[in-house]
Amino acid sequence: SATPPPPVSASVEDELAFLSEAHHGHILDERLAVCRAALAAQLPAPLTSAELTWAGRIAWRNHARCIGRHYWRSLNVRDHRHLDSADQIAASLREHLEFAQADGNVRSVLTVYAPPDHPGGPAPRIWNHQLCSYAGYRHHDGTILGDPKTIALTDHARALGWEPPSTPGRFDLLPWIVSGRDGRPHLFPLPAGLVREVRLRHPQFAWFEQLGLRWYAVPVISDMSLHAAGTDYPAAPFNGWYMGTEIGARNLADTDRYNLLPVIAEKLALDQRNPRSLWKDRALLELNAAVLHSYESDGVKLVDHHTASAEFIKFCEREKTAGREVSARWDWIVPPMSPATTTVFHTPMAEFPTTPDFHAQPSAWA
Ligand code: HEM
Ligand code: NRG
Repeated sequence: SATPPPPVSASVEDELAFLSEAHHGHILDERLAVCRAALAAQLPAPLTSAELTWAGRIAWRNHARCIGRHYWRSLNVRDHRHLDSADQIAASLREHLEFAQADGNVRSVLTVYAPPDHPGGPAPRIWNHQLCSYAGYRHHDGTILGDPKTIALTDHARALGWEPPSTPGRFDLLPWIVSGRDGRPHLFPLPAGLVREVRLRHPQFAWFEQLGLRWYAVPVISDMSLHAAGTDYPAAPFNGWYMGTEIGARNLADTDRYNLLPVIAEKLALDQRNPRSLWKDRALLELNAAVLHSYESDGVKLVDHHTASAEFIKFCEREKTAGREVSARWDWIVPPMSPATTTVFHTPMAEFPTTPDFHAQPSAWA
């Protein structure tokens, strides 16, 4: 991921403009007055649950890096601002994941926890980047087992008392680290069977299954903050469903992640000494075919990059009809595989600050 854009500094009126989609007439005027007064007193805007739902959906609609925004109206928003303790929040996260996984028919969900009472004050935080993730272990000889992306979090979990399986593997699910309003981190091992996973196999190559590869069903991003109505919500985990290339062209393929292209090219008997054999491209293609085939066979919702591109273009057209500009980052929207075969590649895009929106924030242990 690239460095986040600088924080948005918008006027109070810009921050509250989204309320005009939630209310009209004198009710809108009343709600604007109440929220303006709260912000003037450095208090979080006292949004109702219905207003928070609008904020969440519009934050998704606004987010420049997301190709999946066609479905922004269908986001399920859970208002859990009343929860205080890490225990309560962990129980709520389990419900989030179960509701989102929905037996494979993945539902888009956002759960919003309490903002700080005053800017910079303590508030709930989820230390994990995602609710489902695999441990990364760095050995003394410098080699890495598992997902190199989670080495720091894996170390924090161990420092808090988490014990890896007796024989550590490449796909060991990490526990959650959650802090409540008191700011202290607590460890929550995952109940067995909570996280749905997909074992990867290939529609033609029987050997593929023997590689023992898998991935989890649903990406629940849990370390970004929701910014809405002039307030930051540092714990606001959200999910949609996967686009196949996120798994097949990045997580399992990047040299600084699972780095599996040489393994697959070997099985395909491709010449890895010669870049012109296109061994990387061929291995990438078969790995991605396996991801799409396996999720589909198991009935787990996931979108291919061609369909996602077409849906994003439809989203842009609808936004234009609604009289809104679409903020978008070309380098994030364009898929990492066969990019120029998708329409988004040929579409000019521009990013500009928006609110509400989701933002990267310093890691919980920084
Ligand atoms: C980023 C697809 C739902 C917010 C992305 C990326 C993809 C994607 C492919 C780029 C990820 C990367 O390159 O690492 C989808 C699909 C969805 C979906 C297929 C299916 C419904 C959602 C929802 C939200 C959301 C429900 C929030 C409510 C974001 C944000 C990012 C993002 C904030 C940037 C993440 C980052 O900076 O690491 N999405 N998305 N997306 N999406 Fe979506
Ligand atoms: N690339 C990351 C996930 C980033 C967000 N992608 C989504 N979001 N599909 C990965 O785990 O591969 N979403 O909310 O659905």
